[in-house]
Amino acid sequence: MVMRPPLVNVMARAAEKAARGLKKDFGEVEHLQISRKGPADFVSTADLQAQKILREELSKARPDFGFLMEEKDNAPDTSGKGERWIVDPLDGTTNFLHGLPHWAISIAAEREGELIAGLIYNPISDEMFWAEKGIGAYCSNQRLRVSARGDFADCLIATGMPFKGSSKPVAPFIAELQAIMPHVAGVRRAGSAALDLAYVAAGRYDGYWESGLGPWDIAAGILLVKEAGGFVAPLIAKQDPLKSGCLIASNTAVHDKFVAALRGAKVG
Ligand code: 2AM
Ligand code: CA
Repeated sequence: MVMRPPLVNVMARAAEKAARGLKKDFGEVEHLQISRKGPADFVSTADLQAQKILREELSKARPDFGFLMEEKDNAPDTSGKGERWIVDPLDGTTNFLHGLPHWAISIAAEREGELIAGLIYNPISDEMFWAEKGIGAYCSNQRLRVSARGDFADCLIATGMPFKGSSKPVAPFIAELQAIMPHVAGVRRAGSAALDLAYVAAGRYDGYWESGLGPWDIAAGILLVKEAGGFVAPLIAKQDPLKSGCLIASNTAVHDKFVAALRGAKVG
């Protein structure tokens, strides 16, 4: 049985504590107070309460770490610290607010610009995906490996499509979809970038691409995919996927073909 490393234990305990409140709120979702961050970008009291718990628990365990968090709160900005947590307290908010049990807490640890640990926890399925640099990726105690499918025609590919008010333009996404959809077994849009990446690491999806994401959506997932033996590339060559928020993740077997198809997609 694998021993969870200390940093992962810190993330797991914080996530489990935050999850208790989220699960309760999910059971009473119709009573939640919801406000809009943008035209279709919702934030609820559930997100904010979960973020508060995560900040408290993670700071208790590692007082020197800074924070880069999805939701704006009143805490001082510590996002420039060399060691920091990158946190999405609730990835898949739209699913959550519609009673769909597909959402997760995502926490990554970064040291001097390098991702060193990541954890994605779906409290409803009770699946805890985690990875530490050099140690591998796991779901609970089970080692994760990306899939071995090498034939594009057999591949199940995940993506995130634009929504009302989102920063991603529609036309390039349609061009990308046209470049992929006719050649693969299926394309899925499940609504949580963190879980999409965790599922690539677990070999459930063979690949995933999306644009316009924040670092909190993808930091933990990027490490999971890499530690599960997969590849992560920027949608536009030479960019940093974490900083640009536009990425392609997949198993090794279809990676080159997948990247070439997406980068070659032309609008019009
Ligand atoms: P969020 O739930 O933390 O906001 C999927 O495309 C990604 O986009 C998700 O990780 C989700 O993160 C974000 N997103 C924000 N608003 C969305 C919306 N209205 N529909 C789908 N995804 C949304
Ligand atoms: Ca998110």
